[in-house]
Amino acid sequence: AIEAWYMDDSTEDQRLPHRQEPNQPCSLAALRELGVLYWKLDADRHETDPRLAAIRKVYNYSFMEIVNISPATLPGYDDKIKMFYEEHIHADDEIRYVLDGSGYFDVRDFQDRWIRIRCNKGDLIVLPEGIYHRFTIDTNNYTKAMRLFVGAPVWTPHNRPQEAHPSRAKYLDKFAKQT
Ligand code: KMT
Ligand code: NI
Repeated sequence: AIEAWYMDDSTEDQRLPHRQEPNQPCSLAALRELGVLYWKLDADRHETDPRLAAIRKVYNYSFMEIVNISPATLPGYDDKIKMFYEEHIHADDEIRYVLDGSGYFDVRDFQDRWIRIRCNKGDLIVLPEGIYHRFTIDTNNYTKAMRLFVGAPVWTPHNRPQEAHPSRAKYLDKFAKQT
């Protein structure tokens, strides 16, 4: 399973774990209530994996591309790392499958706390449309990920605040009203 925890408030290097003292874990059930989906797959078999194919079929993830995030392989690395870490939403789900390396997806809960989700090789994660989130590499400086999308991809981030954005309203309507 993936590991997640509530973050500390330190402004130190974004690539550090930023755990509280003592660690405050966040359960998979709590992530589920925020609308975050998760699967563990065999990344070495991603080209032929029937489980990945089934997920792509059920959720209509027709588009896929592979990104190599490291200082040597990603053009404009420093700017992109900063951009990924700006708190934002999208008008679509964000679907990422870590094929190699690792990284952190941070999501906001309904008390506006940051939850840090560690994604390792084999973790496929779906962040729902309208959730405030961000991404960072960790101190290994390497994430190879498959980016999936329903139809023609739109990666546009809408930086916070986006309280009037239809996708934000849709998200709150769908997930914030649970008990
Ligand atoms: C994003 O939207 O933040 C990215 O695609 C970069 C990270 S993919 C592991
Ligand atoms: Ni995003």
